[in-house]
Amino acid sequence: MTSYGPTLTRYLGDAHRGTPRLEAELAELIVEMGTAAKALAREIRRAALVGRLGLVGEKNPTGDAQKKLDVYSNDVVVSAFEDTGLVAAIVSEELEQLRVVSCASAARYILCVDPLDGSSNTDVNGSVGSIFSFYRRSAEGDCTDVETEFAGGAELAAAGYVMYGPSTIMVFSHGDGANGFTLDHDVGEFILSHEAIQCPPRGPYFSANLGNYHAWSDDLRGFVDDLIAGGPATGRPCSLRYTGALVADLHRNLLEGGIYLYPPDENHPRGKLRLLYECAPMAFIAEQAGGRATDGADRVLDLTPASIHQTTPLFIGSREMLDSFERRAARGG
Ligand code: AHM
Ligand code: MG
Repeated sequence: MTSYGPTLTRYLGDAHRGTPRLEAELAELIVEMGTAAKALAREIRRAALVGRLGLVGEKNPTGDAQKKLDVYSNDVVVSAFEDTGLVAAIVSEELEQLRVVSCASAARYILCVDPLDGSSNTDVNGSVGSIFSFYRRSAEGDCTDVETEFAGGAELAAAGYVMYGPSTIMVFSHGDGANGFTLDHDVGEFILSHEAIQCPPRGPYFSANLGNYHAWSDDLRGFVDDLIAGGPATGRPCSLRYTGALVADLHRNLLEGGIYLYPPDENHPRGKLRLLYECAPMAFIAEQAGGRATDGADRVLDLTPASIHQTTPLFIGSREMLDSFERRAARGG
């Protein structure tokens, strides 16, 4: 008998009844992200036909050239959550400041989101994604002061990503493992397709922009040389898979084993990726799937952002491959 289901909505309903951590309001927000993802999947598929390719001519808060789909994706996500009454504030890659939505007591979550990850792929039909996370407001936190809110220990309640590729898949976790749901475009529902994702401890892939190889530390260059030659980290030569979209590269590494690296380079002395809405959510998912995520030294989820667009180096994926890099760095190469 072919199995079908459960839908994202039913899965969350069942989980809410079984897991106190998953409040009904948080389940509702994850379903809302699914709705926004359906709208984005549709627009991304037809962007070339409706004039949504190309640049808008502005730069985003961290200086990236903004694509039309970046702006559209941000508008869709912000409008999806603004009137839920459950979100106190929104931090987005595309918004200069934290956007206060509501400081009512029912608005207990802060959304940190990269509405469209992998923007360099939009005009070449490459995979792109959305990265999202919901922080539970800290008791003493004031949602208009992000430093207090996050320094006060706002807890990461749920995080995930949506990959808009040959299929549209949402992978998320509320702290109870990582599960993937594939969008059935004909039915209009996300259906459980990848239950309890387990990241292999090592794998045949590594994802990095080798155009920056010259700017990396000797330890890192030596580590990558070993990956290519089949050294101790994997015992066999690794293949480079780097798509320009963190979501797509990490999805591969979570399912089949591998490591994604975005180290510091001369253009990005503290790394390129943003801690709050790219690295922390992806680190949460990686750890829930049995993987690891560091900044090259410290656990990403132990880092506290001093500002909403703060960047960090990112090393994420199979735990034994990260262990091997750390052992090499500790030995000094
Ligand atoms: P973006 O969110 O503006 O697209 O930037 C993040 C992206 C990652 O998804 C991807 O892995 C990386 O930037 C690619 O950067 P580069 O082109 O420097 O290799
Ligand atoms: Mg991004």
